[in-house]
Amino acid sequence: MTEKHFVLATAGHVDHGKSALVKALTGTDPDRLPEEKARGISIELGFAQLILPEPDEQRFHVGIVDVPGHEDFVRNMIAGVGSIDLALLMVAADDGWMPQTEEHLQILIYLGVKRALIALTKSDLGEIDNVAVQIRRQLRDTAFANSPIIPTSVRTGEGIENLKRALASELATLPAQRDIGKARLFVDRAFTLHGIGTVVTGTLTGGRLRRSQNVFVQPQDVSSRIRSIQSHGRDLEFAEPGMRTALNLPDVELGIGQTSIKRGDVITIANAAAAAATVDVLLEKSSRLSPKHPAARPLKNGASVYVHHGTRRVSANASLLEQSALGCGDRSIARLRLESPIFALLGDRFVLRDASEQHTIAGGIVLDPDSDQKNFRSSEQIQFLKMRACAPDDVDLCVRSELGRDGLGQRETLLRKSNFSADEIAAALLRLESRGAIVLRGKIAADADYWEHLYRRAAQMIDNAHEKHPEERGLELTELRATLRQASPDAFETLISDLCANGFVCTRTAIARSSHRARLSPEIEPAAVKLRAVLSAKPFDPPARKEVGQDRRLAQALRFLIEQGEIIEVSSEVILLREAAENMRSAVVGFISKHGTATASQLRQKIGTSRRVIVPFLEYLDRIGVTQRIGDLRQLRKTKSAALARR
Ligand SMILES: Nc1nc2c(ncn2[C@@H]2O[C@H](COP(=O)(O)OP(=O)(O)O)[C@@H](O)[C@H]2O)c(=O)[nH]1
Ligand SMILES: [Mg+2]
Repeated sequence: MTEKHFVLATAGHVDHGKSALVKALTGTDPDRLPEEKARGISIELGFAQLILPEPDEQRFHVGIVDVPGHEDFVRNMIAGVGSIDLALLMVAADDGWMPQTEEHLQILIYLGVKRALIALTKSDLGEIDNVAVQIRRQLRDTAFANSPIIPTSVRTGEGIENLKRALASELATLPAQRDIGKARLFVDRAFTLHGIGTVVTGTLTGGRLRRSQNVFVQPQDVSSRIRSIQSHGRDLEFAEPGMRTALNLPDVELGIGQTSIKRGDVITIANAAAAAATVDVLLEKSSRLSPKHPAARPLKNGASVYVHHGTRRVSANASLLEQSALGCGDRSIARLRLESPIFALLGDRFVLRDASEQHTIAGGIVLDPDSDQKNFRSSEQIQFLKMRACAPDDVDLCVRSELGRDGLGQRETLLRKSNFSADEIAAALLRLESRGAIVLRGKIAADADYWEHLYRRAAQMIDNAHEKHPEERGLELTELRATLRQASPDAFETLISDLCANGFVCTRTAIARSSHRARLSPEIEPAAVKLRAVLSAKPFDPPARKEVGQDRRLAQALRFLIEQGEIIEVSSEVILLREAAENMRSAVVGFISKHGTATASQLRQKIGTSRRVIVPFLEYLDRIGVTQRIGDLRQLRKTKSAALARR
């Protein structure tokens, strides 16, 4: 027996028999509050469970969220339908299509609910056929155009079994909720139980939660740990997407403080990134609104609105990108500046209501869940948003738009705040790479054009350096890094290794074309000639380094000749031509081989140099492992390898 979990929510005008039908289906009265009992209407969300056995070894666990129909409580209704699989829209036979039937339908459409059943309730009271025709007409051109309409009556019992069968066959064709490894529980109730502590409930979407798992309460970013999980009173080890879920979070307090929890918060898994107070979106205003309806008034650029996302309601300011107002049937890219942050993902749906909370005025989809730092009207952001607005559920397009805007990004975290799984994103990256649209190197993913541009720029800089300073080994890496500031350290390293795989070589601190051979430029050549002449006049006793001259060209020439090995830097004071140094070394080795040891003074006389030169020269030989000092004497270093070491 396989078990599948789905969540269904009711929808429809007040008094159309929603709560009564939920009770008839499940035996549970969803109206719990004394005030609900007294007034005879639903105010809060109600919950019940329906288990539907199917002949072919399947069992459906259906969590039912019963929503209030009254216009004063639409905000509670929206909190109930955020993550559902299926809607049960009810229209009473004696009343027909009413204002909240329409408003609820629009909310379901804005939130992207794709499947619904229609219960034509109170069938004992009215003209079923006429109302059915009216319902069909209203649903024309919606996703629910062909949804079954089932007459029901809780008085006569008509249609209740029919409805269960219709539900089961609808659910049998419904895919299980997606597990994208990004579990979110939008909290619709938070309360304390004596001896147990804080409990929150909601409809789980996007992934599983496990007992003992560490989670975060967003947007506060408070960490907590799940002590226990229940679904409809049953203790569970795991909760699956599509389950009504209760979590015991004993270490979080109930309330509205900075570190406490309430309806509207979201429970996320660790590492799920942070909430944001600015999101860029695609807004849409329903073409269903009749022109005379107050909700049909165009949404003006800069308007104050309420954003309903998940179970949260937050006031916000809506800036439209290119329009002064959004009329019925219009769409526009917009930026929502929220009074407090929300934890939204790319592709999330939401609803807008007016500032006085009387009308549902628009809906939308999140295109950029983290817009805080980005300039809404920059050409990069506009292009990015326009690209995404075409198909926000196309993972390839979402990757391309991101890399198109940012140039490059970390493969690991790319589109982390999206409704795509890590596998879907990884597959998109490979697809785009095989098409040549992007390049993947190690941890980096980059837009192909951008990478090419970066590469060319680096190569150009290196070539310029060779041209300007042919005497140098190459371009200092620090200089290259400073110019390519926009590249992250990872990206910079990747770029260097790309260069080195394509005809460049890298030393510890510099990079050059492999074909580059350092040579003196014509301006510096005369300084080198002078240096050679000065040093070779008295090769074993040349003038001190500072007496050779101090100008910039001499210094450049000297550095070049030292790098090339033509001049030996014996000490900061003494420089010798290589040939002179080699001759002196042979003389020292020869003399000591013959006598066993030698003093500096003996060697000075033997070579015909000065004390100023011989002392640092012997220290130099000690340093490179030719000789070894014992008191005032020098002897040859014993180890063969060291003695043989050149320089
Ligand atoms: N005759 C008749 N009355 C019904 C039926 N279903 C509900 N009612 C009545 O309609 C009223 C509103 O029902 P309720 O379930 O609270 O409506 P809700 O506001 O949509 O949840 C109550 O007085 C119910 O007894 C039905 O099938 N037939
Ligand atoms: Mg009700």
